[in-house]
Amino acid sequence: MNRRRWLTGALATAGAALLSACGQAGTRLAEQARRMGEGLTRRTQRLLIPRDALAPTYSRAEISPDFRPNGSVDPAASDYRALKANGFADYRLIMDGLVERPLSLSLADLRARPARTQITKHDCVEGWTSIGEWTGVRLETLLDEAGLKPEARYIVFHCFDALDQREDGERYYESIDLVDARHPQTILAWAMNGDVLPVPHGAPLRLRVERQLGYKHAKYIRRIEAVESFAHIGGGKGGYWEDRGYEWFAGI
Ligand SMILES: Nc1nc2c(c(=O)[nH]1)N[C@H]1C(S)=C(S)[C@@H](COP(=O)(O)O)O[C@H]1N2
Ligand SMILES: [Mo]
Repeated sequence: MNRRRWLTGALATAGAALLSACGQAGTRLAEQARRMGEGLTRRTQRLLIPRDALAPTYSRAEISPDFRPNGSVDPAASDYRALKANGFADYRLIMDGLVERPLSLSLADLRARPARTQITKHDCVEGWTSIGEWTGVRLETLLDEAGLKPEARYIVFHCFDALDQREDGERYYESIDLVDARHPQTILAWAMNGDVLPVPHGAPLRLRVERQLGYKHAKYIRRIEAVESFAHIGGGKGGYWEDRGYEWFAGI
């Protein structure tokens, strides 16, 4: 029998058993699976690694000197340009939808909350990766402040940019489930590599959802909405690229 297939099957079986029996052992197994997973397919890794496991982190020395900006790099929408012209002093992040207490937060408000810094590898579906350091507030912190209603199942990110740069163009959006939303490494980043988040990388606020591919990491966030279903938003598939054929679940 093909050795790798045997190993994969054995690991998956052992993993499932350990996970149900003991969370700690499951996490250790996940680390081993990740190391062995180098040559395995993405789909296999998804099966082996628990959803709440941490993404690998890196040292300062490993930060990419030229982290590639991708997709929108300077939104043309007039509301965005007005905010940018004023150094985002008038920016407010809106959090609403299925929450008990809708929020409207300035950048100063966001920076005043407990911050988390992480150095991670960004993985774009187009086949490139870059390592960067991100600082921001955990999404879970804001979800708890706003108080999710029990019906809430997904978190939707509404962005300022339209990829065609038209004023009436379809704006970028994304969505994640509550497992990713509450993951410790899921942050709303306002800084990159120790500096203010640059415009090409999503200023003033962008998502880092480290267990997912690049297109899930919404940049230029203007509004975060808790929903029961995203069927009524955009093309109904949960994201700008999902509406154009990409998979909604882009776990890595
Ligand atoms: N609002 C918005 N978010 C976005 C995009 C975009 O075009 N608009 N592109 C996505 C894609 S495909 C990738 S790979 C990353 C790129 O992030 P970066 O510019 O910091 O490298 O942003 C993602 N988030
Ligand atoms: Mo991407």
